[in-house]
Amino acid sequence: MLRRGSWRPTALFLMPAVFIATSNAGKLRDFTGAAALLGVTIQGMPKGRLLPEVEEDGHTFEANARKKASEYSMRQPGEIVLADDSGLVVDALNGAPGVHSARYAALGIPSSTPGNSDDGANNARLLRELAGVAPERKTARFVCVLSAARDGQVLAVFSGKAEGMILTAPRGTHGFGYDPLFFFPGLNKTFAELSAEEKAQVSHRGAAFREFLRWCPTP
Ligand code: ITT
Repeated sequence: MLRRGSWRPTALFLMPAVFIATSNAGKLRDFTGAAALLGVTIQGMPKGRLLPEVEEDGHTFEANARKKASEYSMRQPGEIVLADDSGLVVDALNGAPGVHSARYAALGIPSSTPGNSDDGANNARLLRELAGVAPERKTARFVCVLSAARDGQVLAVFSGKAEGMILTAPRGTHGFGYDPLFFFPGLNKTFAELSAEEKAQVSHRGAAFREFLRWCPTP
């Protein structure tokens, strides 16, 4: 059974201002939910979704998370800025979509427009790629690598993951991205069927954020 606050850090502390740099509204909601669950406050970057794009050309989640945190922290001098690079890793697809999760639908299509693909198109491609794969082979995990930076310097990197299975049809209306296809056996629900509090407790992003809080320096 899930208990409210069961991951609360043992030493509850005064936290410095922490800014979340993402243009993904779903991620920001997840971080806000995780922070609320733990009784701390975070804020989005002042320009929010208008953040300039950072080219995510790293081959790993960590490389991209470091790059985003470092570059975005230059826009908020003296403050701790967090950025995550995250995605879905599917075993039967040799780890795809992985670092390409945000634009999976366009991957390998030369005429595609730059930028992230629509969630529906990404999910449709995932279902196509997995057509014919036996249900028990559709194991997958969400991975989140979270980087903290200040004034262009990466201070620390944290990570979290959540293990599940990919379904053959979407279920649930909450969340974003691949949540409706990601079945989490621990709660017998897809991530799109979880409340914000449940997702904060069991998700890759919630886990990485708790790691950050354990590390976070006092002001
Ligand atoms: P920022 O770089 O601005 O933070 P982004 O959406 O481009 O936003 P990523 O490059 O890290 O971020 O891509 C992450 C993608 O992985 C995201 O667009 C979803 O498709 C998927 N994803 C990550 N976490 C997820 C979650 O909790 N639920 C569903 N899908 C998720």
